[in-house]
Amino acid sequence: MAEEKYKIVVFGAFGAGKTTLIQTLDPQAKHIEAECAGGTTTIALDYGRVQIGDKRVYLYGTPGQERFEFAREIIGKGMDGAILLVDATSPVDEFVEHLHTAITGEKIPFVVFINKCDAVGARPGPVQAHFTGAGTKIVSAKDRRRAREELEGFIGTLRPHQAEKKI
Ligand SMILES: Nc1nc2c(ncn2[C@@H]2O[C@H](COP(=O)(O)OP(=O)(O)O)[C@@H](O)[C@H]2O)c(=O)[nH]1
Ligand SMILES: [Mg+2]
Repeated sequence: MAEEKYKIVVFGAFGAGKTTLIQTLDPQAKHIEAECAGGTTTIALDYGRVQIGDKRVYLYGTPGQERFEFAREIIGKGMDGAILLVDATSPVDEFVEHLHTAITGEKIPFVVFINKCDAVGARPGPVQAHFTGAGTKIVSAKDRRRAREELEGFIGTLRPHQAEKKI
């Protein structure tokens, strides 16, 4: 049987735990950073791969800052599913709401991972209540077993990647 491929993009605010999550799921994940605007700001990309049976999952983490809308659009192209990673130690803010609206507009399957649930002061309840209607999963990006379990669950709901036309 041919191997199925999945492109999954992890969205989330700066500090939500995107790099940690992808690194936990794939210890060989790549983290790329580039300085922009004369070193005043940094743009970052995470890339990892996870094998689930005969399913190959490609994980991309996008820059969290508002000003990198274009980067999110490019990285998000052709994704088969999205993970919205939300920090349970701080209230859902306008930026996370903006990401949620943008993902919903793409009409692709997505799941909300409520992160940092291991941390003192984590309050997953209000985040869960905020995202009623979407699937929410309680995770810790530092807990490999839980993170992988939830990723597997999400992948199981998706259709594999369809080859796109070449330019
Ligand atoms: N306690 C706890 N800390 C976390 C978790 N995930 C990320 N962090 C911490 O949160 C900070 C930001 O994480 P990072 O992965 O760099 O966030 P990013 O900006 O979304 O890539 C780091 O200090 C991480 O160690 C988690 O699940 N639990
Ligand atoms: Mg990061």
